[in-house]
Amino acid sequence: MRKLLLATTAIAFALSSAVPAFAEFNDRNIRISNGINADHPVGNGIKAMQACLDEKSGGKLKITAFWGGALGGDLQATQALRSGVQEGVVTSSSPLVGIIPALGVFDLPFLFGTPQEAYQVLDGKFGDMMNEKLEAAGLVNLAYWENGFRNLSNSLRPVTKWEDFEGMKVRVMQNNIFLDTFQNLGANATPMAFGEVFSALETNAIDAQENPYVTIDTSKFFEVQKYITETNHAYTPFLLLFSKAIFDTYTPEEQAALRECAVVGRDEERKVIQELNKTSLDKIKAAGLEVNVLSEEEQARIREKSMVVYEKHKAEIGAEVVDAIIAELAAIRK
Ligand code: TK8
Repeated sequence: MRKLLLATTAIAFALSSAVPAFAEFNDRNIRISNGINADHPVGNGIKAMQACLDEKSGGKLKITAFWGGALGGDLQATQALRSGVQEGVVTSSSPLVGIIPALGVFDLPFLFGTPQEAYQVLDGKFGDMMNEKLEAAGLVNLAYWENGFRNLSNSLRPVTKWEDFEGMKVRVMQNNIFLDTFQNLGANATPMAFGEVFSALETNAIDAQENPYVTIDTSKFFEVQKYITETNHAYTPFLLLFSKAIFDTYTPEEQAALRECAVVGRDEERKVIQELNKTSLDKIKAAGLEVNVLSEEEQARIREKSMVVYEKHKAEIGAEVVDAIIAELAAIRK
């Protein structure tokens, strides 16, 4: 009897304290689409984000993640957010330059030197400024996650100097800065959505693509490529975007939980990417690919040759945006 009383009191207490704590949370199904696969570190980030949301919302905010482009590619999913028919997407910033030209700043070749530098810029004032531009376009960026430093893979020959790009059919994202960067190196650059890359490589419709090692691994591009060159020619971020139309209907507590837990997920995702980089490279090597690292001299030549791209795209990105990031990077590097 005493036990029963104790148990009833405990339940009553739990209920009375649980109700007010989660009253500001409604049952929400949050669909988040991804172009990459579930075993990409974004999967770890989403899990960490969900654990955080469970705690904050008493299990009311639930993420349903879709992988491998199941809900469409980056651009298509982002447009679904803008029209308020899908909650979230993890997308590269690069295919969104048609909507927000200023995002092109992240596509400038050899802009960031280290991940830490990128984190400082993205998680700081500059990142906030870009977030304002995204909001004006109907997109709430909950946090900058990591895509990472990009490297070239191809099926034709080892690439150890820029002359080796000559005539190579390289898939680039739907982004004119990447297009120009590769055309300027002599490649035959072809813009294509991410979801089409594997079969285009497999059928030799294209010879090459460029992505971080972790993506070359988890999207299985190594199965249809022979050579890799560690070019590190760009660091592109992932954006964890939320539909502003839907976000605006959420309670302030729900909005705050989403923002805070997106940062928890970000930290986990970045951590796992850094750990997996080497494992992925080992896996690619074990699969028989030849891996070349550009000599410092060659990297400097490619970088120098690529600088025309900055001038060419400065006006369309916004001169003040380009100047702001260059000033911020200079301050960080001091
Ligand atoms: C996945 C893409 C991918 C990107 C690309 O949806 O398209 O090459 O690097 O990560 O956003």
